[in-house]
Amino acid sequence: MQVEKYKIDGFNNEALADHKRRLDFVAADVANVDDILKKLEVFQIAIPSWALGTGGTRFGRFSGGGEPRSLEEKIEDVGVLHALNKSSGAISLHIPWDIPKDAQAIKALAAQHGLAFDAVNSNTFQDQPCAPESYKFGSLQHVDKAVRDLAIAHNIEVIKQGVALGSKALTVWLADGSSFPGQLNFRGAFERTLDSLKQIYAALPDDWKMYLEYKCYEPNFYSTTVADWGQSLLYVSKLGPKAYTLVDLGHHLPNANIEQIVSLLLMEGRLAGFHFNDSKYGDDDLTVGSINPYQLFLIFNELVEGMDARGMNHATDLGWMIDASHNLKDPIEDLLQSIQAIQIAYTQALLVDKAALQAAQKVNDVALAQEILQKAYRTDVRALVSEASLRAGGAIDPIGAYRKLKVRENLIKERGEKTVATGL
Ligand code: LRH
Ligand code: MN
Repeated sequence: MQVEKYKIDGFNNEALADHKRRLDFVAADVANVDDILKKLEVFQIAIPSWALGTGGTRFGRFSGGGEPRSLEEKIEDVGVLHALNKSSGAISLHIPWDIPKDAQAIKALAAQHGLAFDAVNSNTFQDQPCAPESYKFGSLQHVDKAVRDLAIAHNIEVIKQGVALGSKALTVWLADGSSFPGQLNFRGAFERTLDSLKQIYAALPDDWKMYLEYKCYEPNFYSTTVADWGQSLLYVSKLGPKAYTLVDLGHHLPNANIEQIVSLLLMEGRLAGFHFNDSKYGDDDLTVGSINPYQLFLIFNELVEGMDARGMNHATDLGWMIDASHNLKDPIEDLLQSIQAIQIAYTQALLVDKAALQAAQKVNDVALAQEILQKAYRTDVRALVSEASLRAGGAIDPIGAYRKLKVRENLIKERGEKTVATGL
């Protein structure tokens, strides 16, 4: 299913007057509107191939209908997202959930939808049918060399798949760890994992990066072998300059100060990028900005400050990816909301008066510092995000257009009620 441009134009014409009124209102107080709109237009967020169907939990899964049955249909759905908001110009594959059978054909199909391939993700947390070894007790950490070698070979194979698609990064997330005291020798697990990662690192093309994603718990419930930012930073520092630490917002213990972690990883030049989502308790993989939008703003405030301090390109120097699971919402609507929440937080961070904030920090004027931050956070920037979409050929209100154009209804007609997508 494609969303034709003339249909989006039709939708925009009806919404234009109201949009212009909102835009004029917010732009009146914003000095650098054009700079912000340019930054928003080039800011592309990668869509996870494993989050285009209905997610579930061990207690159940409630399919929404019209789900993509193949990688080709997943690319079509990301194409719908990108046609509506012009900010979803990349797809991040998870292998073997989404193996491109014909890489050149898949690459061409993606290009038709204006899509590139972001980081490819390996999977050594599930046993593949008739696999010679099992990852039950881990993969790169495993005490058995044969299991480690299987996991290393898989990661090297994933790199090859990524090269064929034009991807430039491998994301490694390890479920490895232990669920009971005494089960694992932590030093042994670290050393075996590091040795395994070194063999994968050695297979990276020169212009590639390795993103090492940490997670505090689940599926292991006593220790995780890459559990937090400190451990991930320790690994990547020992691996080499092409290794970076990936921050999944849902992978922290309660009340962790993620914006401080981001600031320090940026300072060290070891921040890979993000798996954006939101959570109230564990790795809930909820819609970005649906639970704690202020934290998302504070993270982008550190990102803008830290990237500018290093002269980094906001759009291209970090990996901007979503990692979510849609148990209740329409997957495409959920992703449209997540992308908008990221764009809003980024735009508000661009509004922060950095000189005034630094001046307040220099004199420990704590109240003024908060006033400066929250002035930006309390600015309704949605019209700026809409204008950037409009200027790029997208919809002023992507979710409104998605519903008005009855995309899901058409997908269900095309694919049926009971189709199930691969992934989480
Ligand atoms: C682990 C994780 C990781 C993926 C998986 C789908 O919780 O965040 O990024 O491999 O979700
Ligand atoms: Mn993740």
